[in-house]
Amino acid sequence: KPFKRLLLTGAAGGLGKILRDRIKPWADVVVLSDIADMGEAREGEEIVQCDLADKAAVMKLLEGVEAVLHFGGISTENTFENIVQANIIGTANLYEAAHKHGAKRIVFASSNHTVGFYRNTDYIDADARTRPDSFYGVSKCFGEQLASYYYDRTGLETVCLRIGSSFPEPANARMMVTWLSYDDLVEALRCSLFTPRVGFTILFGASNNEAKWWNNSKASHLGFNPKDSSKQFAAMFPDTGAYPPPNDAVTYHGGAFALADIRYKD
Ligand code: NAI
Ligand code: 15L
Repeated sequence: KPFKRLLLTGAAGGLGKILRDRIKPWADVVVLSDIADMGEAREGEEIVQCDLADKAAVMKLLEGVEAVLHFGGISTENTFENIVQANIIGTANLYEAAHKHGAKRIVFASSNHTVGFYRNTDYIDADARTRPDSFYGVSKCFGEQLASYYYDRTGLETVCLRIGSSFPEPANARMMVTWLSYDDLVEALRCSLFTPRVGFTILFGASNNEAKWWNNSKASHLGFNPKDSSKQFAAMFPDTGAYPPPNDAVTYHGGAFALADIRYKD
């Protein structure tokens, strides 16, 4: 198998549960980590329950790890304090430990909320300046900048996968544009892990949906060609038609995130 030890953080989460089985062919041992319970280790798995904000625990977690799929952290808007612990301190702990233990590559589960304040009439690529729509989005921008710093300073490579909406099916008209099927997610991870050189790359994670907001030409070296399309779900949103519909309240790439109150504290 390509890796001896491959680490998946966020293994108890929605995407982690899907990836747990799908990434098995890529490593002799898949190390699964989360702050939440992950059940029993199955064959070819090791389970390490820990808080990403716990520096010593994360340092130990990275022992012998060659590559990381970093999906752990708070995955929607929360208080600034909570976001700082899980996503900022947690991601910094992960990068420092990966560097110290000589890991070669990280795929960072970034988010469309790094650019959530672009409008639904904007079509952007990886060079567009970030326009986060939440403390959550700001924390993902931090993760991307940290990845850039560690790449330039140490050579530790990262693909920042700016995931759109990766769920079994789109939940609203916006997700007709942002939807990323689980098969296409796995393919994006495969391209990110096995392309010989990725340096620091930003890849938008959307399926081959009819309407598009994100241009992946700056990541063409990864060869990511999504196969699925949200078109198969078009009947679920009969009143909206082509996206964006006129007078839609959801004006921004980030959807409702961009319209929510600032959550400095609860
Ligand atoms: P999720 O919330 O279901 O999973 C995140 C996991 O991280 C949870 O199991 C949680 O217990 C764990 N976690 C939270 N704080 C932690 C901490 N301090 N230490 C260790 N573990 C911690 O989210 P989901 O949907 O599975 O997303 C996974 C990753 O992908 C997240 O980083 C999210 O931001 C990112 N993402 C997901 C998208 C989607 O459509 N599902 C879209 C864009 C980004
Ligand atoms: C995300 O970043 C979140 O993790 C996910 O729960 C969805 O809200 C997704 O973005 C989205 O924008 O649909």
